[in-house]
Amino acid sequence: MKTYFSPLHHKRTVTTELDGGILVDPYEKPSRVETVLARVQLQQLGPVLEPETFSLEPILRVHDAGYIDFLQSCWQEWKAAGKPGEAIPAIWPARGMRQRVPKDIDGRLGYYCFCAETSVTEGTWEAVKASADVALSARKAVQAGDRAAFALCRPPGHHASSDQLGGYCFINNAAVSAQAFLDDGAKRVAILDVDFHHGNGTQSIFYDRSDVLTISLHGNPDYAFPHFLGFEDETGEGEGEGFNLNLCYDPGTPFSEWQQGLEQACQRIADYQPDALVVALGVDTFEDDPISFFKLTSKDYLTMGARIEQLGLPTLFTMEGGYDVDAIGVNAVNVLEGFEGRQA
Ligand code: SP5
Ligand code: ZN
Repeated sequence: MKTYFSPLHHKRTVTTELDGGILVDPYEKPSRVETVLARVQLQQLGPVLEPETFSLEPILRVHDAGYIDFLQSCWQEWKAAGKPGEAIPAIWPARGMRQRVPKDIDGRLGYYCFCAETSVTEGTWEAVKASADVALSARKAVQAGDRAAFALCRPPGHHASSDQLGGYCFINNAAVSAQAFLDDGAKRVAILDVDFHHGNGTQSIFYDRSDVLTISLHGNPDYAFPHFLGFEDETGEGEGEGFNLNLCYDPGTPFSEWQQGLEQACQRIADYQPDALVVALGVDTFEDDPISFFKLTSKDYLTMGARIEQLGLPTLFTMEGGYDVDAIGVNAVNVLEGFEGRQA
């Protein structure tokens, strides 16, 4: 299968992440996708292609225009205000407060962001836009008839909602791609999110819609980021009732247990009969991931890919999380190789 990749991801050169009360070297670092790219090439998965540059139109189909303006100007506003470091919010429109966009950069940053670990920096927008272009280019290859394509996105996307960044995510690449499938004629699209974390942004974007089925397998939010969404009683609302499925697992969950959730997810997807599938492919479910608590092993990713292939659907994979940089290449590409028939 084709892999789409942009060297512009290097434009996101973030140096701070708020973790444990100090600023640490960010987990979401450039070497992550370089490692995956090297593995794609070593295993000869297929051609590696640069994305085409899309307009903002497909992005604005799922994201708020004020938010996208903000992403483009945030760093300049932050510098113009004389701030010494990277842009990190320190106030949010919390319970009981007004949900309106203030004028000052501190207020705007809090309005358009849901957590404090994801610093905004010079070059972030360029990398974010290139990441969306990677997803849209791979999506287009699938639309044009490729059985599957791999969007090697950085930064990731599944935590980004219509108008909030967070969890290392800015534009929701999976959601933008799903909407693009619909806009190109698909009647129904399924999004299967196998990242360790709940795909809160994706869920929220499609929560009241039945034309996109959203399914996420993830760490129980009682114990795992993003903590305030992703519980199993969230099943959709209005038109979307019954079109969101959350499967939560506790610390220490091995593949044998996680796999039962994958089976349930795949059966739901088969019943839904979508025209295309988007897999939000995070491999932070790995046993040695530094910020997660599942116990998947490298060979389990081959099995995962093989099961996803059995759905028989045109499939777009978008790269999401995975922070054990030494293993992320093998694990992510194992899903793709499993999809292509390599045995576990
Ligand atoms: C795309 C994606 O996987 N985003 C994940 C964002 C999670 N960020 C917050 C994680 C906080 C966990 N802190 C664990 C500290 C371990 N030393
Ligand atoms: Zn994750």
